[in-house]
Amino acid sequence: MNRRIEAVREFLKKNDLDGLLVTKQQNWQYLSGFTGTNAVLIITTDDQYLITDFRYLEQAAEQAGGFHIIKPFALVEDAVADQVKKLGLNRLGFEDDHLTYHLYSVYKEKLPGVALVPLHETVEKIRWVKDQEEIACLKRAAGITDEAFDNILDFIKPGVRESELALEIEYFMRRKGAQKSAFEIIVASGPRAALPHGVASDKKLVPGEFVVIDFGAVVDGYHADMTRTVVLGRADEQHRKIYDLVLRAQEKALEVLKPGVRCSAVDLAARDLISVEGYGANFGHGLGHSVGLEIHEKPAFTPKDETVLQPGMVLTVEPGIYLSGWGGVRIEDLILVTTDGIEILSKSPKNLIEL
Ligand SMILES: [Mn+2]
Repeated sequence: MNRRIEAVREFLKKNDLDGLLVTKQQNWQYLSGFTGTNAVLIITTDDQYLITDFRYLEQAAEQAGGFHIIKPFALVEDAVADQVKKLGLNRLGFEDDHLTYHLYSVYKEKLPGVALVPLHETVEKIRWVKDQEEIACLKRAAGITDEAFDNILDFIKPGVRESELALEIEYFMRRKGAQKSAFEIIVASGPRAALPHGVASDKKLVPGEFVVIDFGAVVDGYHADMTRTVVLGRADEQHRKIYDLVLRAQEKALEVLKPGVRCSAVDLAARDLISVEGYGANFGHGLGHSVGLEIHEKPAFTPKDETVLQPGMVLTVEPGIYLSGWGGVRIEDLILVTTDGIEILSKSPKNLIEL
């Protein structure tokens, strides 16, 4: 049986549970391979079931090898409850931040005598360390993202709207085989570059401005995430000063980053450097986050995350400095923690590009 489901079973045994009800989309995709929009998994200590609706029966049978596919007579929740009864499960874990209160109440009523045990981020934690198959998807996503950056440089010209650049990036990535854009593309120029999440607007580019571009491709459900900041026209002294500081902070974090190190220590490495130069207050977000089937996963590079890094984790490293009214710089790479260090999955150049 597959390693991912084995990890769930180990958890069930350790916690004296008879089964796990999986209702979060990324988690059921991770465990079963099923990519439809409606499913519930029941993972027991020795078998696994996928309940979906009529629309997806054929797809589920194709994608979810090793699962019994259960066709509901009417409602999915009725079929789930029937199956739980049939299997005689007494202690059933559920995903406490994904099962709605309504559905919880429905199950509570339909399954008298069954202990419904709230579990927090159980499958998510198994997903922290990516396997080879996942890493291959992430590398393909990062590769398309790099190609899209190289392509967009020719389009960055005075008078072009941020939204046009975002559209070209998305069109290019999808032509190259991306399923979709990982999130609403950020193209933030001039004073808008001071907005850490300035999604592309109809603002036109003006010479002498920074342009922050933050985007990523999705391949087989896996997200890439990269940011580059370029200057339209000639960089002045202030542009260079801020850009160099952000780049040095990013490089500092990459130096520190390896298995066995705490997430907070990586954040601190970059944050200290920026603070010493007097811009600590202008770097108001975490240094990075894990990425996978979701764009923002845990663990994360924040001052408070004490998670110890392990080989197979994939995270972003993205320091930024934002000066209200003037602009900002962020430089972000996607990295893989390896057995002895890191592999940087983003390959786009990081020198200050003037266009
Ligand atoms: Mn990011």
